[in-house]
Amino acid sequence: MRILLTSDWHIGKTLFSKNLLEEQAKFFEDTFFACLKDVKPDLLINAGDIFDRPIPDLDSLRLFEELIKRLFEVKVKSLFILGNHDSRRASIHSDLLRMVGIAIARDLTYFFNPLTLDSSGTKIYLYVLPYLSLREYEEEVEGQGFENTADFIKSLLKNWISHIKKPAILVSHLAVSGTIWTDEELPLKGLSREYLLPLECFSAFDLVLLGHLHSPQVHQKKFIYPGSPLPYSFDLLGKERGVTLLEIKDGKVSHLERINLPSPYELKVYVDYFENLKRLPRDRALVKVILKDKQPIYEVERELRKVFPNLLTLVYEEDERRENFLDFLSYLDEDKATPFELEPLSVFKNFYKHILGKELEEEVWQVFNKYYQKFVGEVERYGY
Ligand SMILES: [Mn+2]
Repeated sequence: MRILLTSDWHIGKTLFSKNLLEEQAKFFEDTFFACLKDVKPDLLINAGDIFDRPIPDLDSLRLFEELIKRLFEVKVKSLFILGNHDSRRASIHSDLLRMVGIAIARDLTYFFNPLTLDSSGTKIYLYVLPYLSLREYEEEVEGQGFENTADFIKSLLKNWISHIKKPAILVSHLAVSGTIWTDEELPLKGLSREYLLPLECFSAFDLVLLGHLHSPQVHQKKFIYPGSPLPYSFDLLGKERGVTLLEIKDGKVSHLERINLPSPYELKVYVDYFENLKRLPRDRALVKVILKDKQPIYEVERELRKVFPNLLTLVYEEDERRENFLDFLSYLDEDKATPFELEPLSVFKNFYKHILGKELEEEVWQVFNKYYQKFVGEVERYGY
C-alpha cells in the first residue's frame, strides 16, 4: 500500500508582513493535487500543524474546507492530526468527515484503538497521537501532575508498550533527539527544543511518521519527517520542499521516495551595499536584504522597494552580528541598565547618539519631548 506523507501546512501563515494564503491556495490547486492524482496513494497522512494559528481566520478555514472537499472529490482517504499550532477547532465536523474517509485525530481515540490498514493481506496498526495541550492530554487519561507534555508522552508510550500490536506505525507531531531544526519551529503550546524525545521511547513501533520539523529528514530508516511543503523562512533557502511517498509491503517499508514540489513563490536573500542593490533589475521574489553599509541610509526601505516590491525584511549586517538585545543595550548605555530600568527619554538620547554619532541638541530635544509628553498623556487617557 502507498502512503503519501505530508505535514506542517501552516494554512494562513504570515511571513513578516506577507500573508501567504493566496500562494498556499495556488500551491494546493496547481501542484499538490496534481501530485496526488499522479501518485494515487491509498492514504494521505498529514502529521500536524494544519493551520498556522490555534484560532484560524475565516479565509484560512475556507481554504481548509476547500482542500477537504477536493480530497473527497479525488477519493483519497486521509488522516489529519493536530500539531502544536492547531487547536481542536481544526477538527470541527470530524465525525461527519470520518464517514467520507477523512479522519481528523483530536484525542487519543486512535491511539488506544488504532486504525487498521490492509497491506496486501497483512494488517498494519496505525497508532495516532495528535499534539494536544498538557491539560487536554491529562483529561484523556485522567492522569495529573506532569511537568510538561514531553513527560506525559514518555509516560504514555511506556505504559502502553505491551498493548502495541505489530506491525505498528505511529503518527505524531513531536521532536525526537538527533534531528535537524530550522528557525520555523515555533514553541507554541510548549513544544520546543527542550522537549526532545529520546529515540528509545519508540521501540514498540516499526515506523514513526512525524510532523513538527520543517526540514524533510529520515533517521534510522524509521523516523520520517516529510517537512513543510512550502518554504516558510529565509533560513531554509535552496532546500527542496515537498512530500514523502512510502510503499509498505508485509508491514515493512519497501520503497521510500521524496517528491519535491515547486513553490509558487520564491524567497531570496540579498547581501550587498545599498549603492549596488539600487542598480539591480526589478525582482518580484519575496526578499530579505542584508545591508553591508556601516552608516544608516535615509529612507532605505522606500528606495529598495523600487527594486524589490516584495521586500519583507531589511537588516544591517552589523546589527545582525550583534548577538542579542542585551548586548545592544549595554552598547547604548554605559550604566548597563537592565531593560526594565530603561527610561524612554534616555533611550532616545542614546539612540540619537548611536545613529548620528553626536550628542542630542537642545532644539531636537525640545521637539521630541513635546511630542513624547503628548503621547504619554494620550496613552494614559485612552490606553494603547
Ligand atoms: Mn510546524
